[in-house]
Formats: sequence, structure tokens, C-alpha cells
Amino acid sequence: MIYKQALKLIEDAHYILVVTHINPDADTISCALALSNYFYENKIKHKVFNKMKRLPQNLNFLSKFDKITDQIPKFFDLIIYVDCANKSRVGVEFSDDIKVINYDHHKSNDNFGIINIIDENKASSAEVLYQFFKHNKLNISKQTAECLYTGIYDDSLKFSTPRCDESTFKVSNELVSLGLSPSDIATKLTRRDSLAKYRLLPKILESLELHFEGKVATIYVKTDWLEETGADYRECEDVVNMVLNIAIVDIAIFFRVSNGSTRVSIRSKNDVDVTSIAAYFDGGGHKMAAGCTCKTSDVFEAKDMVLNYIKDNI
Ligand SMILES: [Mn+2]
Repeated sequence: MIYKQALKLIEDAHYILVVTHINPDADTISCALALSNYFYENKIKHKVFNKMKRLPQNLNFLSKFDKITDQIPKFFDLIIYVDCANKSRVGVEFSDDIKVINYDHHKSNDNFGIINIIDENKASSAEVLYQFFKHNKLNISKQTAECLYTGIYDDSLKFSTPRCDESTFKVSNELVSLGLSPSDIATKLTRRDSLAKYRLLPKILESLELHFEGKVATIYVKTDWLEETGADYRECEDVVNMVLNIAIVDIAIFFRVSNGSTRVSIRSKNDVDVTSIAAYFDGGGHKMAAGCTCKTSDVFEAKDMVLNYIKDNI
């Protein structure tokens, strides 16, 4: 029912704006491009918006990636949010008069759309969006399939997160049967690193400290290091998962200064819930992957703030 209502809104719209979250990941971009490819194939007028000037270039193999814009079109009468737990994740405010469809898998999603297609049990928004295609019996082209598969693969951390289940593999199987190559996608997504990344990585790893008998690991990146190496911090985001791989570590935290405050990425394993840490600092996310911002431009101060919270509450 809800899937049909969403399709009706799409068919009735004159111009659709598909919006993705700031600091985009593969899930938000893949969902937007899955829709975009379907819209192109069916001559549905639309644009895909992301506020950032620089997008993750490892996703540039996805069809229509080059059409993503940071400009807001003059007219649009439907907004589709993908992978955004709330409206502000996009970094731009739109008029409340415009109809909204909201596809997501964040538990904290506040149902801001007139149609909300949200399933917190799914490992990715791409898996949620797949259900929209499936229930409406829409044609999924190879290009659209590649987008959906990429979102599922990346947001499930290569099929390793707890929410990755039988249905994830069933959907992936159906997408692979449409002709895409899992090995090709994995290679394009994960094996095109810059040399600069490997100049920056040792510096970040040098910052590694263990706390609370080794249960919590912290790392940080300094702005000077980015300048020295020419690397973008996003190239090194996976370093937080790397230190989480240390056997005794349950929580890994990555600090970096951005626009006068410190961004904090928190990852966990062994069923440790880190949402309360992020929530305390007005952030959000999932049980085992969350993020927040500390109001200081000093990474050491931010580190103390977060470790103090953990000491008293986790
Ligand atoms: Mn996601």
C-alpha cells in the first residue's frame, strides 16, 4: 500500500529533487542514483542533490554519478530523502509545502515525510529502497541494480553487520542475477586508494591509544597531517574499523577537527550499543556505528569529553 502511494506521488510529480545527506556515504548516494537511473529510463524529470563540493570518488563508477549537483533547481514539487534520519541531515532546509517521501533504515528516523518507508531492521537504505521497486514490480536495470547492490554491500560493511540477514542475501542474489559483477563492484569501490592515504594512515595509527583495559580505542587525525600528505580524511575513514579489529577492543572512536568543532565517529562490536554516546553529544546513528560533534576545535579536549562520558555511563 505504502509503496503504491509512493509510486503515485512520483508519477504525479512534475519535477523531483532526490536529496542525500552531508558527508555522503555509499548508501545515500547509491539510493539516490538507483532512483535517478530508474527516472532517466522512464523519462521522469529530476535532479540528485548533495550539498558537498567533493563527493566520494570511489563511487564514480555508478551510472549518473556525474549528474549529482550541489545546486538546488528553481522548481520541484516532490522531495525524496534517502538514508536521512531527519531533514537537517541534508544541510539545507526546504519549504514545508513541498511533499516528501522518506526512505531510510535509521531507528532514530522521525517520520518527517508524508510517505515514510522506513525499516530499521535492514542493514542499508538500499535494501529498503529495493522493496519499493519489488512491490511495485518496477523494472530494475543493470545500472539500478549496481547502485542498490553497492549501497547494500557498503552499508552492511561487506555483509558483516548484525542486521545483515537472509533477506539481505536474497535481495543481493536477485540483484546479481540482473547481470552485475560483485567482484567488479568490490574492486572499484575498495581497491582504488590514493598513495596519499598510505602516507596519512601511519600518522593516524601512531595516535592510537587504548583506554578502560583496552575496551576503548581512540585515534585522531590532525589538520596539518591532511595538508602534509594531501589526503582527504574520508580516504581514511575505514581506519576506525581497522582498530576495532583489535581483539580486546569493543569501541573504536575517531576524532577529527572540521569547521571549528570536532567530528567523532564511533564504531563498536560484540553487541555494545554506542547510540547513547552519540546522542549525549546531539549526534545519531545506529547501535554499532554512530557519530556526533563536540563543540571544541581541540581533538584532545573532545577525546576527554567523550571518554569522560563513557567512564560514567557505559
Ligand atoms: Mn545507511
